[in-house]
Amino acid sequence: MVVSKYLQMAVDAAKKGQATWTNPQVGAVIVKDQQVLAVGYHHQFGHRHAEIDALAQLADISQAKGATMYVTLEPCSHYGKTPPCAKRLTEVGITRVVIGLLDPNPLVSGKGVAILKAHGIQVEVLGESLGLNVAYRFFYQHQRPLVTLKYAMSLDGKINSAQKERTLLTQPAAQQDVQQLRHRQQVILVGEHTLSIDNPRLTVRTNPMVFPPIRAALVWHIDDVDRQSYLFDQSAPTWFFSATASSTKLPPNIQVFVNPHWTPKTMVQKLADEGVQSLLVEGGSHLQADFIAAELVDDLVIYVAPIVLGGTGLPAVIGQPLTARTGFEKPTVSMLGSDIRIQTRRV
Ligand code: AOF
Ligand code: ZN
Repeated sequence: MVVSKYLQMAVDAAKKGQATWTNPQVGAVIVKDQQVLAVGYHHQFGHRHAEIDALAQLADISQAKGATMYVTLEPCSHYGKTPPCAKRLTEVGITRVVIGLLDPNPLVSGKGVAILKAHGIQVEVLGESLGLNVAYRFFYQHQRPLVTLKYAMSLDGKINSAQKERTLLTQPAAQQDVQQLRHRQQVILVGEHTLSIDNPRLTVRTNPMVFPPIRAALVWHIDDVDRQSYLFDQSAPTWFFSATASSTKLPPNIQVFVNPHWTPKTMVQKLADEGVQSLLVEGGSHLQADFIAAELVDDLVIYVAPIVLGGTGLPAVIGQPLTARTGFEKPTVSMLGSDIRIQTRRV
């Protein structure tokens, strides 16, 4: 599809938005007489919307009269953290709005366009996501977070050289890629074994984030988790899925969700209730298998290190036989230094 150069500018601007979740990345460009008057975007969760940011870049608000706005997502119609953008566009005299995609958020969907049209504004909707807001769109389509499963393994499919032993398999380029992957996630989940054996930090260390991903762990009893684990430091919000409640008061960055029988399905439902749009499941092998068996893995990201471990280490995704074979399609394969990266989506 050929996207107008102005909408493409809006897309490029939208991508500058960091930590917008759970709100979308949105960009807006104001054009009059084929001249770009302003470019705006949604900078960060809770900040002003892209349309208002673009209007704020105008030398004078009267310039908006008779102008066209190119915006990647339908202007909003509701009073949320900010007043409705659609209404503002009508007030400042914008006469035409070109929209990439209708907002999948039911709070807005179609209502923004209706406001614009009711005020005689000419509206064009392309129906194109423009590659933006993958998890945001998935969340509103499926009412649950997009789940990505990630693991690193050897050429013989193992995730460690011996059970109960942390094994570093990949090289720095792949480790860097994992940081990028984490950067895009709202929640990162591990199981109890991984927590006790690897003591992972589950943080994004490449660049500081205003809203770092929430770290999460599935444990039996929160009281049995070693308080010296990195997950008990204060570096990010941390959620535990535990069968029992904590008997002691925990720091404010830690929340415990209690259910005697957590399953992938109930955990994902709980995350959906909390408004979580993306989940990265990291390990270990049993947790991976449980998510695959529950057919709750949408994307797989696998790093293959060019070594054969042999021995008695665990293979990736070990557990009960699957009742239905879960297929993945259209894998993309790339090299990261000497490691292989495979990404594939559930059929
Ligand atoms: C944004 N940025 O540029 C646009 C959004 O809670 P609020 O008031 O910030 O509203 C969030 C909703 O507004 C969001 O889910 C989406 O439906 C709509 N549009 N949101 O954060 C923007 N245009
Ligand atoms: Zn808005």
